[in-house]
Amino acid sequence: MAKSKFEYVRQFETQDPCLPNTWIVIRLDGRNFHRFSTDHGFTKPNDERALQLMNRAAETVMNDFRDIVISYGQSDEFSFVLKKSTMLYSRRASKLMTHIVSQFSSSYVFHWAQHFPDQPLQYPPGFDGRVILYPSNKNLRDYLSWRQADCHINNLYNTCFWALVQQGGMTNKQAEERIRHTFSADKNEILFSEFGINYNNEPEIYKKGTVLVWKRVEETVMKTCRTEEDPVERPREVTKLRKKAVPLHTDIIGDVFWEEHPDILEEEC
Ligand code: DGT
Ligand code: MG
Ligand code: MG
Ligand code: MG
Ligand code: MG
Repeated sequence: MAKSKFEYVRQFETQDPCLPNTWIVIRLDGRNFHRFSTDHGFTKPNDERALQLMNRAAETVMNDFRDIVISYGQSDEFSFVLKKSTMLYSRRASKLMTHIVSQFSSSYVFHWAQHFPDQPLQYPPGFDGRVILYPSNKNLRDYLSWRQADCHINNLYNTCFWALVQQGGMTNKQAEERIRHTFSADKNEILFSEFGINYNNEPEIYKKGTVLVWKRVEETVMKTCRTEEDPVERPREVTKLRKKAVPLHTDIIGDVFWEEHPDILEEEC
């Protein structure tokens, strides 16, 4: 096909391939969710519906992009880890990032009404995205540990803060001053002695966030086929094994999770 005289503008496009043989992490985060959560009546400090919706959108992403080996989410963020050897979109950073973020955003809106049947969506939410490359398994594990530690620190703070406000009758400012200089042990103590809350008994999804991993599950589908006993083609139920993303609310900082899921981290070469 003849090229137009405008064709040269293509040369201005830059290539942005991710370095080979590195873990590709894509993290997205809700845009101005401080306001979005208020406008949509999220319960404080944690809204179960909102977290389940985030997880649902992330499951959709994983089921669409099967080179993702593990995902981790908390609050208004989710991280997706693509396998080191992926050649998806020739490892082009902007392609990978924009596809994952836009698929997540549209899924979040698509599934909204199912999770918030009594709360109409007031305006379209948005998510930012970034790409981070990690060369070693240790770097990747440290990244995921960092996000889960962040979840724990924020959740302990928020649980304590909102107990002081909602049950202790403090203003936001008083509660903030009360816990500003406290350590984790102090916050645990405030929760237990003043409000009878044992932080250890708080739901795991709040304390640990959500890890999505692949699991082989049996799936029953209808298929038109023959069998050995019946040579006539007709619709039949057949079961097959299919990889499905399943949520866990478990520790990923220690070694146990990684020992139980040895296939996530490929052998380093
Ligand atoms: P950004 O990310 O710079 O556009 O700004 P934000 O406002 O999204 O800030 P970020 O991402 O640092 O913090 C997440 C916000 O989302 C934070 O203000 C609390 C809110 N949020 C997330 N999950 C929940 C929830 O389950 N319940 C409530 N009430 N708020 C939540
Ligand atoms: Mg945000
Ligand atoms: Mg922020
Ligand atoms: Mg955030
Ligand atoms: Mg196109």
